[in-house]
Amino acid sequence: MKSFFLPCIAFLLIFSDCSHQPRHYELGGNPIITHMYSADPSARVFGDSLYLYPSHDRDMAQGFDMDDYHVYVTGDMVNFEDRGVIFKPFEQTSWAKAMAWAPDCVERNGKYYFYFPTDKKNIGVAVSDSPTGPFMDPLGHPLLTIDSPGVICDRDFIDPTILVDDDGQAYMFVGQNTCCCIKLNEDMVSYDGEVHIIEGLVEFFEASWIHKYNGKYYLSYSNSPFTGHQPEIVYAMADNPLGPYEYKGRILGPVSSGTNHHSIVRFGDDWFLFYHTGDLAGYNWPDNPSMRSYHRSVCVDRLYYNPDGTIQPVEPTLSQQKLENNTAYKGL
Ligand code: FUB
Repeated sequence: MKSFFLPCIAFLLIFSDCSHQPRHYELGGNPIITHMYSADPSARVFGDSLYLYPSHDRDMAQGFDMDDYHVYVTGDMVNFEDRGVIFKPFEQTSWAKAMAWAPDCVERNGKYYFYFPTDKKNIGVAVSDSPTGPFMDPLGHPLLTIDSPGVICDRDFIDPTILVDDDGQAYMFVGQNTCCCIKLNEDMVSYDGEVHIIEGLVEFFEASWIHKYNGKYYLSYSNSPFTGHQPEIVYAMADNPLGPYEYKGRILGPVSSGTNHHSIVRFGDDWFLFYHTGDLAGYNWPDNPSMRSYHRSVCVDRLYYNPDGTIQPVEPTLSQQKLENNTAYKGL
């Protein structure tokens, strides 16, 4: 009996080892979205595809006056298909009025939860059966606001990022100048009532992003433009989602849009940094540098870890061909 099973088990072990086909992706050049302006990219992998949830810089933008969200889908990291508008907070909620900024989207139990900030003070959640929508507001009110008990925020209450941890507990990190965190309930549209303040984030400003790698928690964010330098993407690491976090340093230097906002995701066997720049606007309006602030474009480059788990700084890349072939708005 034993002599029959042991070789079988050995065969299965060898076979399952060999069956892992490494999946690596060639990149198609930056920016990756060139038919319109897009910023604040939250990248998520659901199944075999990567979904990109950016905010949408309007053609006629005079400020950060975004009003809808598109989703982009890719299976190859070269072609990012625009699946159109998935949510319009000012039409699809009764309470959101302005400034639909950086969102995030996660899956739980077959449903997709889209978290979005509006009005510089509200964090809403919309739900769908599909990562490409349609999404709807199940609550009729924001999930969390700048006035919720326990929230500390002396500026804009924006930029939610979600982690569903391996034990099933979900967390939402959010805020500007101070990073707040709530533990979401299993329904993903309510929380346990407590607001935790995350410590150890040097010069924390905005654009928080949480991810996990080899059992460690990485909280990356844009540091503050009010400390004498342009914003960089930096990060801190912890053994627990709520910290304490240890500051580790820079991932991405200042970019041409002024604001710096990113996400970090594994797709196939590789890790990627999504971010935005104003380089496409700089190409389209060479004589008007101010256009770069409100007409941003999403980019992606590879991200590498050191053997000790720290992250190597990313050198942004730019494709002249992508710039030349862009069909984004050039008027005004
Ligand atoms: O896009 C509007 C705001 O600019 C975002 O919420 C910030 O992170 C910054 O990118």
